[in-house]
Amino acid sequence: MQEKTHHRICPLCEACCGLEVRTEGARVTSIRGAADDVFSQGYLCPKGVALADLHEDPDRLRTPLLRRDGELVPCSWDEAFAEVQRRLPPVIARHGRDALALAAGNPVAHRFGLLLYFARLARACGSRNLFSASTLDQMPKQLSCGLMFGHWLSVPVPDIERCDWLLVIGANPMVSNGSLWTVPDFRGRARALRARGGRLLVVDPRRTETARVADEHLFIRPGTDVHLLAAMVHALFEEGRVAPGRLAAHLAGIEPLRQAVQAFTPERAARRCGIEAGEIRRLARELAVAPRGCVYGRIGTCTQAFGTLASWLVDVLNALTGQLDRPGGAMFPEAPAFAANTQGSPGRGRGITTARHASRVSGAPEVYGELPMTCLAEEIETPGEGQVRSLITVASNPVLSAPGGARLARALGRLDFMVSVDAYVNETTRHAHVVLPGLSPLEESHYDVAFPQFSYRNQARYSAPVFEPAAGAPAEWQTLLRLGAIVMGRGADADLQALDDELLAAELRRQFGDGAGAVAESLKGLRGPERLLDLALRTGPYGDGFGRRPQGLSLAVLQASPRGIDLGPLAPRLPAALRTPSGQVELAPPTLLADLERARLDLDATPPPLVLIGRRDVRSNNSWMHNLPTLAKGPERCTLLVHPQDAQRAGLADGGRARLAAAGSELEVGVEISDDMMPGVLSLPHGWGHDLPGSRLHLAAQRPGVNLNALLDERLRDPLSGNAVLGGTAVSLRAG
Ligand SMILES: Nc1nc2c(c(=O)[nH]1)N[C@H]1C(S)=C(S)[C@@H](COP(=O)(O)OP(=O)(O)OC[C@H]3O[C@@H](n4cnc5c(=O)[nH]c(N)nc54)[C@H](O)[C@@H]3O)O[C@H]1N2
Ligand SMILES: Nc1nc2c(c(=O)[nH]1)N[C@H]1C(S)=C(S)[C@@H](COP(=O)(O)OP(=O)(O)OC[C@H]3O[C@@H](n4cnc5c(=O)[nH]c(N)nc54)[C@H](O)[C@@H]3O)O[C@H]1N2
Ligand code: SF4
Ligand SMILES: [Mo]
Repeated sequence: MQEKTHHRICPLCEACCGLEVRTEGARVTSIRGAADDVFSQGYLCPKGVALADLHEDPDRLRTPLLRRDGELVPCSWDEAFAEVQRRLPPVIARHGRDALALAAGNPVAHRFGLLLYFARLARACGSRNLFSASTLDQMPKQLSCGLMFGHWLSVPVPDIERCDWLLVIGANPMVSNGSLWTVPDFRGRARALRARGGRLLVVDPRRTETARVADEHLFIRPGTDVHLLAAMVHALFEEGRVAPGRLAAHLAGIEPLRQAVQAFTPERAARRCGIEAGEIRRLARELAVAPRGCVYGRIGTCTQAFGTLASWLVDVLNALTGQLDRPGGAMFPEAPAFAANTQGSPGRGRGITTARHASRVSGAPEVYGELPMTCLAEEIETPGEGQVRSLITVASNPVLSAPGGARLARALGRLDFMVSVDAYVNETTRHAHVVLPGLSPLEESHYDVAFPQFSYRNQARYSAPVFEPAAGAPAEWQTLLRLGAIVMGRGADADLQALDDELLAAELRRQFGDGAGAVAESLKGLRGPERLLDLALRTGPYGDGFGRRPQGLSLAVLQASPRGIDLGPLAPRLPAALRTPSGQVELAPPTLLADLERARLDLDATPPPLVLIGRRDVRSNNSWMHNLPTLAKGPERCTLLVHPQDAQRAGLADGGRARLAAAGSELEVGVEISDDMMPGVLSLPHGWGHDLPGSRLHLAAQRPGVNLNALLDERLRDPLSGNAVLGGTAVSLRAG
């Protein structure tokens, strides 16, 4: 049989590597990094190779499942949608729109059709009870950037190819491959930075894989980044090093900011965060004098009680030192499609609004249209008007990925009706009444809707499916559209093409008014996500403008360039990229200054003696890749890292067992003694605990690991963003 070579973007993590997939007939013969990909130049990680395992995994669902006599059994697509039609609309009719909740998980951001059509499904549902992985992850950064720059996705990223001083706080891109920063081959780019004389510094409670390739690593006490960062800002003012340069005309709030950080002297912050005052001052000074410097913070700085404040202060530091929007500093990518900060009038906008409503039970504010994932269980449990009685999950496994999973699992068991659009029967979807699987990623086309907004270079890449899907299997965008049709009262056998045309026509009318008809005509022949992509590209900043710029981008141009199109290094975009009402970078948004008072009160708090943080592993991805043979092999990954002093105190031996307790739960786990840990800090990865009955993950169940999130208190959130607190949890430890 003839071997074929396909160029394919990996849809598994934010690095978005270009892969070369070789096939023979229906079989994958090899997966390598595509050396000629304009963006990733041959890089890949073991998960990219495991796409072949995912394609072939016998546990990956190929047909819908329907609950009959308590058990999920295979059924036809027609039967599955008929069941949804029979059971979902009555719940809404009887109890209102908010009685149907939606939960979107991490892969939604990585699947072309899912991301574009989840938005349509959510609009069709019109429920306030919208939950996603964002509130287990990056909502604090989105909120702080929204307040400062005017849009939730205007997140500056390090311009690593030109940077010569990079401070990484609470991120481990050597393992995670970058987040809110699309940077395939971080290792190679970090090595190049150092080779040209630059310095890489890491602040983390663990000496991570990234710390090991850095020039310097500083331990920080978990959850105290706000103090370090506020003290660095304090030091800049104190030493007269506030020098925003070209940006000065575009910054609002410098004076209120100076006053707000006055209490955060490096000396006070040092006692709280564990980094000496002299070091805090030195970090601030080095950032200020670096010709091309940048601070980058990620999940460690978000998933904590002061997540929004810490995320904000990272960008404040870049702005005050003139490193924001400067080559080699923190820059705004210009995405070729779907980016709000390339649409509308440049330089000014409506800004963002939060708290348009609040969660019913805890009163947590709405942020970016969502409520905190950690509120889902109580919204199902608590009777009254607006109680959640039915749920649609899309690529979401909160029973493992969110704190309070055991409680949530019990709550899911009480729902009137639950539908899961998912690839597996896992810890969450085992509770569904209907499970609707998607295609293998190799059977779907791909374009990264979100990640060009966070890319280290501007780029555009599209890949076609590698394999034809099985006959009759809908793509996930079609499944979401059909669910939308049911919720909108169009019925399970609505004409999807007509519905899709109608939704598009309404959007075109909003965008183009009288010109809508002509635009629709130009998009003829395309459908679904491809049609939306063509529209977004052609009207985007590099687009052909439907003929006005004949050299510009369109889907056809991308299809003719499978290795991608490089759109050049990041270029300064301020003030044009701003969408704040003032047209300025808001350095001192009042809500953040008010919240800083909460941090000030925490300055002299006494830290608990022993706290727990999370960890990622290259051969794992959150909760769902433990069933793939090439990733599952090798040493046990769900282990507890313990500093030698803490091990000695608790009487633990390397390779022995420990019992870890918090929040009324106790876990038994294997121990690795490691002086990579800060004393008093333990590390355990998340996404494990595959021993729950009813899941169908046969390989994962052989080495289930334990669920870190069982030890976390789901009531702990960053009050501004609603993000869960996932680190710094006080725990007790004893030999197992
Ligand atoms: N303690 C702790 N908890 C954490 C974190 C942490 O650092 N510490 N990290 C958090 C973060 S950053 C995130 S993003 C969340 C992630 O948590 P979730 O959003 O729950 O995502 P995953 O755990 O990755 O699970 C992905 C789900 O999508 C399904 N899936 C996979 N591929 C497809 C597909 O193509 N289509 C469909 N429909 N389904 C698919 C899988 O079967 C699984 O059910 O976890 C969070 N949880
Ligand atoms: N291999 C692999 N890659 C992944 C994932 C995966 O599960 N596995 N998940 C993907 C997802 S969904 C995301 S969001 C990204 C996340 O990408 P990253 O943000 O790079 O995630 P982590 O590797 O968890 O790095 C977080 C670091 O913060 C540190 N930390 C914990 N608490 C604190 C604190 O209070 N302060 C400071 N300063 N540091 C702290 C941890 O020790 C850890 O080294 O990774 C993505 N990539
Ligand atoms: S780093 Fe690995 S998982 Fe992430 S996109 Fe690249 S190959 Fe895929
Ligand atoms: Mo994430």
